[in-house]
Amino acid sequence: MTKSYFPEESTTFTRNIELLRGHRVAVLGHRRPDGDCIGSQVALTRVLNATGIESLAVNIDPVPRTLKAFVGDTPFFLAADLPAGEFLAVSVDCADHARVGDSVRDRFPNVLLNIDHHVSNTLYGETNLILPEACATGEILAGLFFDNELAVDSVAAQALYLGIATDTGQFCYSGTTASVFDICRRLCELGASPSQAAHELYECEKPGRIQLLQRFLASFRMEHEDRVCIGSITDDFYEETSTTPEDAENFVDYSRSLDGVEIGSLLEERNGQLKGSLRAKEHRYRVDLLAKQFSGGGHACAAGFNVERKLEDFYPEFVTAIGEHLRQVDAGGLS
Ligand SMILES: [Mn+2]
Repeated sequence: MTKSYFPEESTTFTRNIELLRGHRVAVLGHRRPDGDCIGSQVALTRVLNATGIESLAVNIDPVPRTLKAFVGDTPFFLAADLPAGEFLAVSVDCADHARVGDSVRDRFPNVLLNIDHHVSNTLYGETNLILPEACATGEILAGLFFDNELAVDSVAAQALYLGIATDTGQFCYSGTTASVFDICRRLCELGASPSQAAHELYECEKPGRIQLLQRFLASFRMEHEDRVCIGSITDDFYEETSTTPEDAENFVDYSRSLDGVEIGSLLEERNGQLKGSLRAKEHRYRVDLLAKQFSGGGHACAAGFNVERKLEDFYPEFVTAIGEHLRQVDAGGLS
């Protein structure tokens, strides 16, 4: 007998596939889609089509440039271009219904099946397959497909691999278990190519993004005996490098990556607004509480906030707040 990944959920999944039969299906993803979202949409849409259920993927935002290669000939539609008529809706990687975007939610007020790995999922589907222990929605789908012996073609295999590789930070985060590698091994046997995925994701940068990164790295200021690193980006950086704020995605991770740095931060000045991102190496730092001081929030190790301030005017106050936070943590004052 072959291994079963998600026995209980796989039964629920099969039952739902039968409910979809005879209908057209829209596979919904979230706003500003990432690798796991696009990968999950590609895979589910293809697997459903292969079983004779006419399906297409729907997003409110376009597929990002670096992810286009993973879509292949999968039918993808922007919400505005969606053909008329009835569809049953299935969502993937969307923690709440609003995440699909307002116009998509209005078009699909009922979600038949909600498949996701976010612990915060609001269970808005008629059926909810939520597995917070899964590292990616791609891992859930791969397990469900394997358990049900559904045909996964090479494009779907690569798409599922994409979701797992990106949501685990290239197999670095704590959700990266033996089972994740087992699923990826099977995806490789079905045609997934880790080197091709890495090429598309990390070796097709546009020059402007590297120039933007160069400027961001040059902006680093070390504070509090080098325990804190703060980088900044201002509007003119984007203009000079022909980039947009989306190109600075994940830049904050560089500020945390330095040896000895415990809290990294990115301050982004856009249109007179300041967007702050905070990252800590350890949970005891609670950057969510720091962000809260500026009306933001998030998780212990990753948080953000927005303030209507100028960068240089805000900076000293920000550094002082982080210093006070470090003193509290050092004194054992936070749990
Ligand atoms: Mn995900």
